[in-house]
Amino acid sequence: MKIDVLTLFPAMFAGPLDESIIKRARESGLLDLQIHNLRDYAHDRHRTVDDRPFGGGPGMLLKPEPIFEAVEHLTSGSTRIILLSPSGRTFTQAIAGELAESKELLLISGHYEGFDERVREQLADDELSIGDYVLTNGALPAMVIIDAVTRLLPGVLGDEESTQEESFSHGLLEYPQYTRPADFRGMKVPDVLLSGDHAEIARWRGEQARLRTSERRPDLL
Ligand code: JCQ
Repeated sequence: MKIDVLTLFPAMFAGPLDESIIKRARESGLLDLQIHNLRDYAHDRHRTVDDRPFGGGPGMLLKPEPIFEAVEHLTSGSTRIILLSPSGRTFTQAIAGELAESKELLLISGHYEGFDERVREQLADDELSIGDYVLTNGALPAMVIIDAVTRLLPGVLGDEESTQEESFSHGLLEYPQYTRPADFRGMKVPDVLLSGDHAEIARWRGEQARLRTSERRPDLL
């Protein structure tokens, strides 16, 4: 899969996507990720990317021209173009699954200022939020989406990781888990997990997952 990112803060992307599973996916060619500086598509003396809103009001907006030019330069007919902002529909695991089936994504990172509406109307296929809070820009949301999508690409997770993915995709929160020692500073692992009774362990885990979900995330039930 090819993912291009358009951002005013390309340096934010160095680090998080150069580690662990995403690093491996990039090195093996399963993910071709390219970060592009929006400012490189502004051609005036000051490489201006923003301007004041018509009608007045606070803040600045991202100008349409650099974004349109970047999109024309970076996309083919099959690229899915996605804006990142708090006004988008909320990103979910189901959306990650859909995006993972795309050939090519272009993620356009918004700024606290906002997009000129013509970018939404004419360029974007979708607008996504990663949750109901406000960040300074869309770089972290872009990285969150890249991470969630990349791990779903065929071949990215190892066998062990894929098996775990399946066992936790039952729509409930995880049950409590423990490893050695069985007694850590007087805090004991539940007896049932040491019992060797696998049917009883499965029953306990299911019950704990349902209890924890109803306590913390009743919306999932
Ligand atoms: C994304 N949840 C929060 C902030 C405006 C118009 O674009 C904007 C983009 C941002 C950065 O993204 C977020 C965000 N999901 O704050 C304001």
